[in-house]
Amino acid sequence: MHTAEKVIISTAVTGSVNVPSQSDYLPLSPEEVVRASVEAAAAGSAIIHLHARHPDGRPAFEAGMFEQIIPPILEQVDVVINISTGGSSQMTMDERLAGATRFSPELASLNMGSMNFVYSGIADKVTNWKHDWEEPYVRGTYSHPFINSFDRIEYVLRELGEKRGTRFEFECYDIGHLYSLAYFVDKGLAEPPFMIQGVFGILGGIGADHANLEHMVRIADKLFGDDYQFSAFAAGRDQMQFATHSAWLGGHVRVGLEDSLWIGKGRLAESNAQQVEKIRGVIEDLGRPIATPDDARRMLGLKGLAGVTL
Ligand code: KMH
Ligand code: ZN
Repeated sequence: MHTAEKVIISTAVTGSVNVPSQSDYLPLSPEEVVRASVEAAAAGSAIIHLHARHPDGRPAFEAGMFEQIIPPILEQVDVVINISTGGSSQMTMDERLAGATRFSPELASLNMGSMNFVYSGIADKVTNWKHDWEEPYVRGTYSHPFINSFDRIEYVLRELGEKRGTRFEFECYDIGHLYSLAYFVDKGLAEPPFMIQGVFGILGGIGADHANLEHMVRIADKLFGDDYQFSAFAAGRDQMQFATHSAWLGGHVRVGLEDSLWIGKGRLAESNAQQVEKIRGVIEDLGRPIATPDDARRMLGLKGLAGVTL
């Protein structure tokens, strides 16, 4: 892997995995997601990976929800908006694409394989549920796989990539997902530079062992040569170590409360910006510069804000 000229910090501010009962600091309403995103950008995050939620924290997909989030963020800060097409594993594909088809963002996530994606273990740790929807929601992941079949991946590449000029955060939860990406590259459906986001530590995907990260980079080198930009994160307590490992290897990083609610052992993060500040300090200590949104646009070949439908 070549060393990227600057380190792109992505922040996944809320996601759809963690639930309100786990932390009072998880942003939920559109206003809270906007504030969290603006603060993360001000702290040095070039990319905001976005999901939407209803005010009680239920994952939301409606374009109208993203309309309450994206324009207010961009009125306050310059940042690359990356809309999730993973949504939640309980949404239909049309629901998962509603926000991205409405906005034609610069970036969208694209999950590179069907898999078990289990976080029912959250239920064993929560004693006081804030809302009735939460417990069945997390327990349901023990029996509902996360479907990202090849026809769905191709559909997203055509609908968002070919038709709207959106580029992708290719979320790879296993080494096999790199080969799936290589298949779509061979088909001419994905153009370099590819942003490969290695995801570690999801139950059902590759584990948070550092040897797995090194191996993922080795195989990405073999398949894509210099045509990719690597980023990585681990879910939960290994978040900062994996971000640090990626930056140390020359790659980019992702943090945020979507992936980890923590800032240290037994200490809840009080904001997304707190995690951005922490990893920013690590990256600067490693002697690597932080990418601005325009740096990220250049390194990832993005179309720019003018191409987003606001
Ligand atoms: N929460 C991550 C482990 C997506 O939004 O497309 C998965 C994710 C999927 O970010
Ligand atoms: Zn996500």
